[in-house]
Amino acid sequence: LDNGLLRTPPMGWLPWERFRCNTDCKTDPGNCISENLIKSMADKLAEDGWKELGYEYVNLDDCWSAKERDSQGRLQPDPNRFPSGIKALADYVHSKGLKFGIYSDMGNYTCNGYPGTTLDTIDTDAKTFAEWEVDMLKLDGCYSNSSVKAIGYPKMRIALNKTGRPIAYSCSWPAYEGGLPPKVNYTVLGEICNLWRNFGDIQDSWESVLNIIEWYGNNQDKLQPAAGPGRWNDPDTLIIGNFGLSYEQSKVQMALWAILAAPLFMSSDLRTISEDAKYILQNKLLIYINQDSLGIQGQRIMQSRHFEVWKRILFNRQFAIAVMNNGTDGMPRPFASNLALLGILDCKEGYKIYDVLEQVFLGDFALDTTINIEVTPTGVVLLFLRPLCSFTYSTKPILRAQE
Ligand code: A2G
Repeated sequence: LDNGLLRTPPMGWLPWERFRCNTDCKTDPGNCISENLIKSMADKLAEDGWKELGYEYVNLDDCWSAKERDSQGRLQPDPNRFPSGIKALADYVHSKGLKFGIYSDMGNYTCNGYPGTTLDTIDTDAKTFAEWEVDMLKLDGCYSNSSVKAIGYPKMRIALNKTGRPIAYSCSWPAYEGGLPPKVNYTVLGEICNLWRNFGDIQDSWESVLNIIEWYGNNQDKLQPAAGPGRWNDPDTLIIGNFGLSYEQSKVQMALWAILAAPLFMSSDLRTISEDAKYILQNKLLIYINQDSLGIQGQRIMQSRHFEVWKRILFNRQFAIAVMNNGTDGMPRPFASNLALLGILDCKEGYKIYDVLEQVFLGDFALDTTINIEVTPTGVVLLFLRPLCSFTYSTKPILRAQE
């Protein structure tokens, strides 16, 4: 959507995968969906170095609202869990230099049975969100059918636009239509939404992460062209720092989300997150790759029994390469290739290569010099390639000029 927002993929925090629909503030006050939870995550984003790296959105997901609309037909928060109201919460988030996102559902109910946004309430809800000074809306798609969605999602775009407030628009629409053309028209979608979920919900497991990666790889011909500045495919939240992924598997999620130009929404507990998880999530070069200004989604370029190789074209003829070993037999495996074989030939003088996750410089490589790496099982090596040619240091951004 060309509304000037999200020219690079959004980054931030979203509660759903980690905190779900926990509304029990009596027995679990620290983890229930409440203004306290959101405020403490905003504090963490501001205090622990996240904000400076670009993690700027603090979002709500399902289960924030009361079970009924107010007397004027507006959505309202649960009074016990959000006693100060949503406007005050947004103010708090803004006071930390962060942005605030909210959730609704294009249908009669949200997926967990709270009031949804129906065709009749789209304008009211857009107005309410703008009055609360919301910066992003995720619009889910439970409890409605395809034709309601086909009217409702574009209608909400117009309603948000009419409010005059810049509100980034995240649509779950394609995920409810199978995520693929011809049922999903990505050209049209890119004019309506800033980002969209294409596929099922992530769960806290390696199986789930791999399943998502495979789906994006298998359908890349249809999905890859859909992405670009202001319009992103969303493979769902980062589960790094939770319970399901090993350290190496956590690197895989982060590396692949960077290659895919994916939104980076952490769904983890930032109050207790481990240093290891933080080390992965706060990798500057990796974030630089994810946030590349061209916004070209990467693609899987090779697949063998144990390896998958993914490649993303970056600004100024730089590249990122991810080599994933998806074997579960416990064997670290050697991988050998060279730039020419990887189709990286722009600069005849060769490239500087960095191992992004190990944070080491591997050296200058000619196009035919062998690159030898070892990849751990259910692990990844993410390489960043910077051309040795003079155009690297040109102050005039070569590729951006052609945008
Ligand atoms: O509702 C759906 O399952 C959402 N999925 C999920 O992300 C979460 O918001 C959940 C809340 O009830 C999609 O948006 C595709």
